[in-house]
Amino acid sequence: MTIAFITGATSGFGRATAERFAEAGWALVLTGRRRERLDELERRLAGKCPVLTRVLDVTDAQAVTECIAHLPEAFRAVSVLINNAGLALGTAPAQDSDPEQWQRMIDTNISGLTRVTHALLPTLIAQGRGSSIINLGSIAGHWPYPGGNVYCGTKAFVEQFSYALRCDLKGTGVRVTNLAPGLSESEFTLVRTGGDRAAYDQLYQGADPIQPEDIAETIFWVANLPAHLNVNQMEIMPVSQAWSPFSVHRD
Ligand code: NDP
Ligand code: 8X3
Repeated sequence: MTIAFITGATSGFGRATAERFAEAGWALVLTGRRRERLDELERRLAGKCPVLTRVLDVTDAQAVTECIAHLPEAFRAVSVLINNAGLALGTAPAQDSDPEQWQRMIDTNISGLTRVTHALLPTLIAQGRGSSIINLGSIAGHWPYPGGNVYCGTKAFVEQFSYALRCDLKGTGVRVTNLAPGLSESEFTLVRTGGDRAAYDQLYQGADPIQPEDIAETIFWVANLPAHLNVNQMEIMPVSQAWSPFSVHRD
């Protein structure tokens, strides 16, 4: 039985990915901080595949270790890790930003992701050929933008960590992918703006953004490629999104 472990399964990409893998009958370990959402997901997916839900805050190092160490036998042989839990907080210039928000992004997007990875590496290596780590990077890790500061930095970390992991895992059969989506409609923007619905509407209106199901389909494709193939990096934007010219400040 193939088992996938998804962080941040309670919303957006993570939830859609759980649904996509459930359609194909994979066994799923679904994690996130919101118990009620996990319960709802479990109720919906339980008829399609084996599901285990665990409340897990990836910033809690001890909880990560214990969750993975105490997976029940039927869910222990994880062969796909989807490191999806993450967030952006704030859009202010660095000089006006809240350092507590910076720390939360670093704790979640970097420390959380690396801890979950470290805890599951022995399992993934034991599964060997065909197993995968799929990390949610972002276009923000490739292209800077005003107000992106630490969020951009965390996603650049995810990309380079993914590549360096590949070097270390060469010969184990474990694959690593940095998946870097662009403008995508999810609760991400509500989290980033502290629940500003007008900002959410303005960002996505008329842009035909990426939907969580699009990313779920991509993740499913990456995880199911023949075992001799590794997608190192994949950047996806909606057709409506492209680059801007460099900006120049003039006195
Ligand atoms: P959502 O806000 O919809 O989902 C984020 C998920 O992360 C939620 O399930 C949330 O669950 C979980 N999460 C946040 N903090 C923690 C934590 N400390 N511990 C465990 N889980 C946590 O956003 P998206 O689905 O859009 O984002 C998913 C990933 O994709 C993120 O890494 C994001 O940076 C990245 N991304 C998003 C893009 C976008 O435009 N939307 C584009 C490119 C990348 P809970 O609150 O229940 O813990
Ligand atoms: C999310 C995409 O451009 O809002 O990672 O930073 S962006």
